[in-house]
Amino acid sequence: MSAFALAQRLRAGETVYAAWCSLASPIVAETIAREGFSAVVLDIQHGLWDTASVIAGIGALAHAGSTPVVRVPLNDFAFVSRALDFGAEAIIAPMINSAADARQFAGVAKYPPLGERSWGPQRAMALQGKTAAVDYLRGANDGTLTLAMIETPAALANVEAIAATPGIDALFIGPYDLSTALSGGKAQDVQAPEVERAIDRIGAAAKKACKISGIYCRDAERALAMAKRGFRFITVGSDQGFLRDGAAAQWQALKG
Ligand code: 3PY
Ligand code: MG
Repeated sequence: MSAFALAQRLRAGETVYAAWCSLASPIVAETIAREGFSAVVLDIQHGLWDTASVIAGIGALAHAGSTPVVRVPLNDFAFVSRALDFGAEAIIAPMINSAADARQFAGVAKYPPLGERSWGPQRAMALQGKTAAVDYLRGANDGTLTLAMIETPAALANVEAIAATPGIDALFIGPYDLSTALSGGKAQDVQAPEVERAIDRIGAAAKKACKISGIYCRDAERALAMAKRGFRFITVGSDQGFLRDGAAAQWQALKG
């Protein structure tokens, strides 16, 4: 993995499929990355990662040549810059519901003049083989990515303002929260017509603001369909799902 490769590829308009890991196991994340995923999300919001395991997970992904991405816990803006300092090169922040949320997110993720990220990326620099601070500093604002999650009706209402916020690089759709909210808590149908309309609206807002669009997908079939609809950062499945599917297939084969 070259330094800041994920941002370079996405800013150039490429489509990137990323894996999603919740199990707090650096070796599981590395094993999945080595199958070909050039980026892997370590999910601290709902996953089991703690600070020590996420530091080890980022190192394991860097070792595998895959870009580490971290989803931070809800409203944990302090962890945004910590995760970047640990070597994450993209941050997904859940439930960014307003332009004020977006400004707060960008503020902790970007160095001046875009934001107020505080200096201290020693581990990130080591992972990139950099020793001169200015080399990391000059590349960081463009080389790291802020992905604002759009997954509530409030976020949907404010999506254009969130997309237009300086320092927000991408909109990332959480279809499960979105479908839960849009159905009034009755369903989790990520292909319900109102969810599909919301997905298109979010994609259009990203395009209008010249930002990257991304979405969480349960499997490769849905991911490929989303790529055709113009989404560029697409996460596929989860470590737990891969493990369960593999175990279930073996168990079914044994039962005959
Ligand atoms: C959602 O679908 O709500 C997500 O946050 C994806 O993990
Ligand atoms: Mg969500």
